[in-house]
Amino acid sequence: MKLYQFPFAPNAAKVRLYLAEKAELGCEIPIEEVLVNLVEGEHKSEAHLARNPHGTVPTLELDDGSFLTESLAIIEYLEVRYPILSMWGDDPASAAYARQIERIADLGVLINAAREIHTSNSPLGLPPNRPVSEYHKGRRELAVGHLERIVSDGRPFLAGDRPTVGDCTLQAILQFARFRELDLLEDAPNLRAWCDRFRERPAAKQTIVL
Ligand SMILES: N[C@@H](CCC(=O)N[C@@H](CS)C(=O)NCC(=O)O)C(=O)O
Repeated sequence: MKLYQFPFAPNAAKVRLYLAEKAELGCEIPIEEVLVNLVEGEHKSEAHLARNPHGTVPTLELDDGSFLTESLAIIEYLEVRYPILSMWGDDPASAAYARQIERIADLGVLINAAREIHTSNSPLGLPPNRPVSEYHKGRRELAVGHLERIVSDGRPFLAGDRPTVGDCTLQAILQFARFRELDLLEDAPNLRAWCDRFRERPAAKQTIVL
């Protein structure tokens, strides 16, 4: 398998962190990483559009030559193919809870923060749009506040006592925000403590570049 990726791109970073955490647990998934440089526009090249008509990363090329183009679908595929040491949870209730946390991190924080950044300080040169940026800032602040309240019970990871996919999702968008010099955790001391602890983990040290 090949993972087409760009380290700062949050959806790609989420999959790379997932792979590194899974390997840390003892499940090494054989995947070759291929860089697609978004800042240089390589994601809109003919070669990449042939893999993924949306021209986005991550894109996973499977062994049969087909492609998956959504980060969560890529993780789902890998979790089903490599079911040992689940990155969701071992029983239905904890897996569903971890999924809920991931959806808050993705739909609430990642997507809104990415839109906020791309309409204010886009590394891809997209045009600023202040009202749209403010709208997404408000939405991501709500989601960050929600997660901040959740981790204020002292749990080590977002979904409890073990790392799950949501930890990877939130770390991925925090890195992208740092890349654009935006602090998403200004009013979230508990999440900041979680973030600092998570970044000390071997998987994060290998994967997070900023
Ligand atoms: N829903 C997709 C979103 C993929 C996506 O938007 N990726 C961004 C980088 S994080 C990208 O490639 N953006 C370039 C573009 O949209 O032109 C996923 O979860 O994989």
